[in-house]
Amino acid sequence: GLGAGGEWGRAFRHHTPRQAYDVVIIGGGVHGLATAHYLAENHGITNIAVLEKSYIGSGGSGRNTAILRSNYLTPEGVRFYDRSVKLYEHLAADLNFNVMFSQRGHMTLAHNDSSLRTMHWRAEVNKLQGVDSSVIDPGEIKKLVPYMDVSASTRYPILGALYHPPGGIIRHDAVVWGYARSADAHGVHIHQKTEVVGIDVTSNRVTGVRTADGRRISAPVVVNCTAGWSTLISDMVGVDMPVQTFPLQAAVTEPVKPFLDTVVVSGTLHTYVSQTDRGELVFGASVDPFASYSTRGSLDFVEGLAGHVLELMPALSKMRLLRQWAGLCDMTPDYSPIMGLTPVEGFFVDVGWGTYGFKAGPVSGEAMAACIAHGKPPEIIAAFGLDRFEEGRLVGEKGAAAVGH
Ligand code: PYC
Repeated sequence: GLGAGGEWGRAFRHHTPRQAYDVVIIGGGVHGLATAHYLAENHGITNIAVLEKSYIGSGGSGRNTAILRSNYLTPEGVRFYDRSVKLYEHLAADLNFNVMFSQRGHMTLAHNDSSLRTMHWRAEVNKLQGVDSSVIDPGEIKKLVPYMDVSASTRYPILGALYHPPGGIIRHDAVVWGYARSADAHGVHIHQKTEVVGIDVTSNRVTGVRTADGRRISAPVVVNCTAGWSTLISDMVGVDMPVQTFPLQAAVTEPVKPFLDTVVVSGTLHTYVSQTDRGELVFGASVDPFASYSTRGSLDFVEGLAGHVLELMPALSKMRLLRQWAGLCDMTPDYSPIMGLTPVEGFFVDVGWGTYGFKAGPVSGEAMAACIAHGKPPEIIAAFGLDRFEEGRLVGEKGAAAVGH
């Protein structure tokens, strides 16, 4: 907060890296910082380094569209993301930092019979897990979003929607800063501009990491909390990940008066839109159709996006786009994450976050911290282990993960 002289204090301190830590976390996004926070807060483990090759929140945590929800398809997915929404609900108080969570409701449109059937399915699974979701008709959609064209004369008429009142949006940077500030206050060292270039393993046990500036840092526990580079980091210890990396693009308009209270998603039209507290519309789409590490926007994306958004809300035709960007998404075969232990002792993973990682930050941090502290995955992430791919226990979330997969 503001100091006596009106200057802003540092949210976290700079440290010279120690030669040894109890836990080294690779990746200074919401997952890595939340893991550090909960290790300290819930388990009293504070001799931790978070190593970030750029600046904190520079990856997926700063490039997402800040949507929170728990209206998934599988019971495992619904329980997991619901715990995250619950943690987000009191995160501002827990971190003493305003994260601006606005539970304004989340709506996923159905434009054909098969997606309407999936929405009914999701609503029933959600209700059984105690999560508020139901299918609403075009009249109810129009009441919630007056600008939406729910007429029968559109190319893909809207037949109904899955409506999920607890969903909403949050200030994603604030979540990163809040966790960083709290982790720092517990004594965690956050090292920005510190790239890991190697992980040392002796007799199938992790012993430490090497950094691009020539340091060797010893640690019995190393946690891979990266996105985009998750396979490269896991390759350093010889653990293969069934992950392919694709860019996901997003864009934001100039600010206008508030008119859109709900988050709107259309899988058929490959788009989602919400309005921030500043009045900007934030749009996203499905992942680019080819694997790449590019975080630049493309004209093809904005062209497709504009066409699809105008099919939903023709009145937006005069709005101007301000910026566009991309984030990197590590897609797994079943559209669920990979979390927990690996065949290399002391090497833990929290990866494979596809297009849905930001919303899972708090629950992932909480669960990974418990996993590290007790040496075994807690029940809430038991289904997401790497061994599920060998054992054929996939957690198929394709129908609810995001749009257009
Ligand atoms: O999973 O809600 C989601 C989402 C929104 C944008 C990308 N993924």
